[in-house]
Amino acid sequence: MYQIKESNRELVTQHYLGTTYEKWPMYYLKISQPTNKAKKIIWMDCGIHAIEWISPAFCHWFVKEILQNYRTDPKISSLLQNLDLYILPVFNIDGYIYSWTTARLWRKSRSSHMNGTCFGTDLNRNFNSSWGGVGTSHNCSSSTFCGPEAESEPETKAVARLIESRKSDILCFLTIHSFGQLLLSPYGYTKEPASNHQELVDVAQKAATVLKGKHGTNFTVGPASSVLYQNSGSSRDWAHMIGIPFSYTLELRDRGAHAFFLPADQIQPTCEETTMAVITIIEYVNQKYFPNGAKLT
Ligand code: 0X9
Ligand code: ZN
Repeated sequence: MYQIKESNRELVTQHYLGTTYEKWPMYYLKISQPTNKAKKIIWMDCGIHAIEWISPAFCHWFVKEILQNYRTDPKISSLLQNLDLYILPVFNIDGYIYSWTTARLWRKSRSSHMNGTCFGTDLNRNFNSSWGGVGTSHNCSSSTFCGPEAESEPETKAVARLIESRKSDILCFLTIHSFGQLLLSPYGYTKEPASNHQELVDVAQKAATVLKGKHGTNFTVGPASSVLYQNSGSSRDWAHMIGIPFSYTLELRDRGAHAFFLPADQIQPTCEETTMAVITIIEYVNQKYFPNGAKLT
């Protein structure tokens, strides 16, 4: 992240979010074209689940794509007229390191519970969206342990405070997972439709169609609770509940043949197709809030 911002000083800044349980500093990258006009924000995080290695790789790829192409690609440059991109490449740093060094299949954070008898909270069960309800476990040895209370984990708190402090400017919240090839809208904790359900699904369907055009990959679109399973405490649900209109979970390749062990020769195509889906969503948001390319004053 340091190298990226050092070699792109005109566009990229690095911002401190907080520290993890194991005291690693959390930073996000802000991609922002300097202007005096007020802009809106697109949030994207990767790596909330340690085991899903394609996810941090995608955030990295996406940043590189934007930085390589914004000068020459009119699509990207017009997005950056109105929107700042906030990108957190690794949400769950402690768990990610642990999955590289110690246990490849680790999913959760690394916080200690029950006097050090079990470890880790599922950070995507730890948000304050019907926390502790359906699809979560209160047993700290479970892989979906929701933590002792909502936002008990420093990583969750760090992200939630930043999102809350900027929520009136954030138009879109994207969180990148694997696997399953799904584009999921709110809600997961209930089968009640989101207020803007139809628009959310229509935009996701558009993104899935563009994605498929790249390498032929099929994505399934719909509310998380009906497409996947019900679960409470997710970041996507929380972001929508506090008023962020466009909130999605992307589950990248594949559909289970290799699961979390996505072969190396699929990394780049996965990143390429996902970039197209993400840009399609952001473009829709841009056109909706900035019709005719108009800037907010
Ligand atoms: O269970 C999760 O947190 C996500 N799936 S994963 O395999 N990447 O762990 C699903 C999040 C989708 N949201 C809901 N079903 N609410
Ligand atoms: Zn996940």
